[in-house]
Amino acid sequence: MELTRRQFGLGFLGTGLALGVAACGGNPASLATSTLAPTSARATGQLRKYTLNAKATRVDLGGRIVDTWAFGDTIPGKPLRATAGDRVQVAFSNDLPMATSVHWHGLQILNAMDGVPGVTTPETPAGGAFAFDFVVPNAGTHWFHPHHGLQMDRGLYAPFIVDDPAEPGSYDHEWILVLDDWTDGLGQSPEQIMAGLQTSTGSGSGGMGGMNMGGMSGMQGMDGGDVTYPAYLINGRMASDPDTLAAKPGQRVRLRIINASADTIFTIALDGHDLNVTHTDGYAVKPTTTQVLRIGMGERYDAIATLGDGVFTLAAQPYGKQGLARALIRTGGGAVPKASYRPSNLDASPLTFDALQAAPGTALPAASPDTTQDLVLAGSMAPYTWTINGATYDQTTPLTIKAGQTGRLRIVNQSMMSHPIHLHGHSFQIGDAGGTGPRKDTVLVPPMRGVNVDLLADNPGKWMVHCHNAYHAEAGMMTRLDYAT
Ligand SMILES: [Cu+2]
Repeated sequence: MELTRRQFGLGFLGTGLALGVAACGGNPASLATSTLAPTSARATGQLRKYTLNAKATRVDLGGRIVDTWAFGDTIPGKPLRATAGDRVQVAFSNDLPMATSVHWHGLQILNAMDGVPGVTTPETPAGGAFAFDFVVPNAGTHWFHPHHGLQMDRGLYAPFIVDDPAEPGSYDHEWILVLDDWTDGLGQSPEQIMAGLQTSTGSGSGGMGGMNMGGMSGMQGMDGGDVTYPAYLINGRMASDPDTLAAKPGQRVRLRIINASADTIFTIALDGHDLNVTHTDGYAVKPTTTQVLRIGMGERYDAIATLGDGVFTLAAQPYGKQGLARALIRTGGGAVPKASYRPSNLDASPLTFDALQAAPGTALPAASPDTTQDLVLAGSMAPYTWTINGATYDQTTPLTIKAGQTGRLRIVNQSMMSHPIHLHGHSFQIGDAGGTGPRKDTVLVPPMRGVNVDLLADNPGKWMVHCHNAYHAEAGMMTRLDYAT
């Protein structure tokens, strides 16, 4: 585990070929292109070949050994890596006891490769295989996970990092930090949790790996998710045996933070350090300094920290829940803080997308929207139903757009919980296209608030638009954006 964790955490400088994952060069001139294909189909870089295996395995969370499902034998799975413009072929095999799928979260790839069974890509049956083949047009900190029931609340997640050849990257280390809420093998199974939510009368048990009392009181204005988890993890480790990342005092590190949780928003801070946020969901923002940031499920933030001398806790507090996840950053001597140690900057006012502006050159082309559509978020705990525009997914009327149009989504949250709303295959800009808001693909919409986003319809197909709370999505909080011809 030690070697794996070191490989995982340390120093992916340069092209990412040092990952120990199969990758090989290819001749861009030989890659197929089509004049009808969207931006995402044009390869300008290398061909990279990877293998990926979903399987039942046993992992050590840091003193607690659990049986779970994962990509390979680690959680998170090994990162995949490419450079924007590369063609990526992933030979995927499914050794799980049931069908699954792989969705490439944040990659604006061809619709047929998006990994949503019944909409874009066939599911891969137990024992089956699927050959993914796509071009990655957009750089950034991305990841992948199943789009299949509640499988994401097991260990099936891994980073997908896409480097930007135009970005200098002035930092000494790059560390990927994947946050997760964990129940599999410690508490109830995701399916048991869902069954409990669906049969609840609203009183709730509040037990470990069960209903979250905070979620129940969420009806009165709190906002802590629907599920209580026995453990919270950074890079697959509990706080009692954390991932430890090494550097030298004064070095600059780029943190690539991914929230792979099913039901947990995290507040994250590095003890004694500011975080200089540089990207969200892969898009550059005007660098913005904060003591602490809040990250919803499916969101990604990149931040630079300049390290002091000592041993520092990087803490992730599950929002509205009890518990703590942490990693350690060691640059020198000093005692290791206790697992329960809570950096004081966790209590500072957290940065969210509101505080960010698009970096120069990252705004969408300025345009007034050709179409404006509403996305009304609502739901209830008893019965356990979550809806978009008054309908669960099986009853939904998809949003529509035409290729080339600029579309506006008016997201209105009429519930007392935050919902991370994720759009597949595209980004959007918060506020006006061409304006000052950040580009993102997942936005954490606060309770009883509205957020307008504009998108450019440059990748035809049928695309999921959904809440990235796995239990909300499963309970119906999904719709689609379908291209009309
Ligand atoms: Cu939700």
